[in-house]
Amino acid sequence: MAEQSNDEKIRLLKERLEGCERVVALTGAGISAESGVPTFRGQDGLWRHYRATDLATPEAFAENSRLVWEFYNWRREVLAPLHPNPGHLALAAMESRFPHFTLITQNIDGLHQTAGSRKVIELHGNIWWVRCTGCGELTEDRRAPLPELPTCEACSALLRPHVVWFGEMLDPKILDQAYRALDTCQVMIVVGTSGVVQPAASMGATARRRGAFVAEINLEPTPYTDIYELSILGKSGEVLPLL
Ligand code: BV8
Ligand code: ZN
Repeated sequence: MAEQSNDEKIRLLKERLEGCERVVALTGAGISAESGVPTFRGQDGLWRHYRATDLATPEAFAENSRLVWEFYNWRREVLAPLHPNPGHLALAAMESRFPHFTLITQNIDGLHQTAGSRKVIELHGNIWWVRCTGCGELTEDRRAPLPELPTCEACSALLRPHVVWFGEMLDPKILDQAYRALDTCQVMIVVGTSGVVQPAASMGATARRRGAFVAEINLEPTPYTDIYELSILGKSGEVLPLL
């Protein structure tokens, strides 16, 4: 079949969403790009001469927690003045449009919540929360930056960003919530993710296998594009509001 136009694909997706009860959206760094947040694999994915993937690891933190905190404080300072974009707002509006709408995000910027999304499954944690490496105490702290090497009020051990690093397990309770939504959804929209980082990357394929209609909205094709029903190449901040 000749390649359908984006308008055609958007119309198709809208038709699929009409009367739908159970919808899942999975987002990645691409949905925050139009808010000014650097993506991982874009040009600005570099931080000084490090790659994010070299710093977002428990090994890097054990070896040089000052450098890893410098990286997260830099991201806090970049993120603090930024706002949700029309893509975040469109997903927040979709939450009240469907009886069961679940938003699963890989992002740690908290912009979905700022946009008004109430039910957000954060697979990889949230940069605005810190966790004690000693007693595990979890606190929200929105300072950008945090003071040098922050320590726990309760036990004075070193605090770490409450995010999932590469090589770390995701919270099983959070994963279970996500897979339960994938099991039963009728339509899934995968937005702004390069489909590289597991287990998030294969969630669209999981939903597809369970019978869901899966559509991708991204600037470029991804390793999973060919198995989805629809792939809309465009900016999430422009395409999502059209839905
Ligand atoms: C785990 C928090 C079990 C930290 C993040 C070898 C082979 C395969 C897998 C592995 C392997 N070795 C290790 C693994 C597992 C590893 C993994 O997948 N590695 C990858 C790199 C190969 N996964 C893990 O370690 C996970 N844990 O598996 O536990 C285990 C345990 C031990 C050993 C093995 C397994 C933990 C992964 C979580 C890592 N933490 N974030 C922080 O943020 O600082 S992941 C981080 O990177 C983000 O959260 C995000 O998830 C990911 C970046 O991906 P994207 O969101 O997709 O962003 P990206 O920039 O890549 O793409 C953006 C896309 O948007 C692009 O396609 C672009 O075209 C598009 N776009 C841009 N602008 C727009 C747009 N689209 C639309 N509109 C626009 N305007
Ligand atoms: Zn503590």
